[in-house]
Amino acid sequence: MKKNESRHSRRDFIAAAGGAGAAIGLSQLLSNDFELAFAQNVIKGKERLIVRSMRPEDLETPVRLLNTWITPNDLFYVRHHSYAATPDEKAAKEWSVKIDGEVERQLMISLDELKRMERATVTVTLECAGNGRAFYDPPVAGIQWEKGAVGTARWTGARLAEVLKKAGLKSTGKYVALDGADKPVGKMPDFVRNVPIEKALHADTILAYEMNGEPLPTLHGFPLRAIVPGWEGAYAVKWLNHIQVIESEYDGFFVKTAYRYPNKRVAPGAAVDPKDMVPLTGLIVKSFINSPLEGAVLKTGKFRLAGFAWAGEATIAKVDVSIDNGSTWAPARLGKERERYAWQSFEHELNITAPGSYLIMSRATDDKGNMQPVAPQWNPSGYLWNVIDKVRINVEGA
Ligand SMILES: Nc1nc2c(c(=O)[nH]1)N[C@H]1C(S)=C(S)[C@@H](COP(=O)(O)O)O[C@H]1N2
Ligand SMILES: [Mo]
Repeated sequence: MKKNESRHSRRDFIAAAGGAGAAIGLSQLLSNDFELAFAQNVIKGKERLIVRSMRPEDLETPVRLLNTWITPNDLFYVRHHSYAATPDEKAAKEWSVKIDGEVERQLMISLDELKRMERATVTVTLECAGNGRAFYDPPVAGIQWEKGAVGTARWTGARLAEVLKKAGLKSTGKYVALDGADKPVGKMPDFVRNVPIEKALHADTILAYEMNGEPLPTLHGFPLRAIVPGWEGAYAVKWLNHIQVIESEYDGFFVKTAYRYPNKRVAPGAAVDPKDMVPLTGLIVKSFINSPLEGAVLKTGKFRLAGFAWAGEATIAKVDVSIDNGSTWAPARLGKERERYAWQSFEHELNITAPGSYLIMSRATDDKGNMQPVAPQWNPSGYLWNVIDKVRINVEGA
């Protein structure tokens, strides 16, 4: 948030609170301003993001800033469960990744060695599985992400398959467990994720040391992280320093309990038997509108509706938009920038002639025929929110 915006909202709030409520309102605002100042001091370079948690750092990108095909590093959302590792340049020079388990040779590969291997760049939309959790009803515990725990970057690194080849993958290796140098909070288990061997060996799965042409920023996993294109964000393990090839699914909280989803529809709020929960993998079809913004006041006439749509490993086939509560839909034009795992921009020229309040919607469909649903599929951890996006605007007479 910019300074003047915070002052603005404070003034508005005091005006709105008025009378007896003002004292309480003011003290709440002072504490917000304090938090804002704190955030601006501590989370360097990320001042424009919404702080969902200060420590660990969980930062969301406001939708109004998600308006470029490539998300700049300082606007990219941040999510981790643990205390970020903060290796300096010297530590990065000495950084190495241990590769063990179901391999012929246990290896320590240095960052320099990884950089000497063939460079691979993939443009990938990374999205936290919990993006949109705030919209589930009944509410679900966890970080209350709204729309902005998502972003797109060009990631450059070495192919995981090539690294595994150096170590000599055994036929018994079925999963690749990824662990980073971050430290668990209190009694929380270590953050370890595992990638099934087929995906691990895919030429687009990389160990990235660059993000948008720069060394990975600290909060994004400096000096090394995994990128597992098209899969939910938790596979992209940051501060990576240990790769273990294993015979069966990793036995740890972040594989066996977290990041699981019911394999059938469940009633909102219902408990789900753990045996009916399966690991999340690919992201599912989704879109959001970044222009106009929620609450915008516009004049009758023509204006541009725009946004982004993505579908994990699948491709966006079309995006439709509606201004009449979904009664009729018009196809939006898809942008020219297309990369297999990256979101796709869309735009449409609207012409609203009658003043009033409008709910404008976007609905993406992927190349497998999956379409964003009208109603959410509630699940116990609030993952994979992908309901048709809606933005309320007011159109005034010219
Ligand atoms: N080491 C480590 N890597 C991690 C996490 C973590 O807690 N520890 N969080 C994951 C989750 S849940 C997400 S959504 C992505 C977020 O990546 P970003 O912070 O670069 O946006 O990182 C993943 N990598
Ligand atoms: Mo995540």
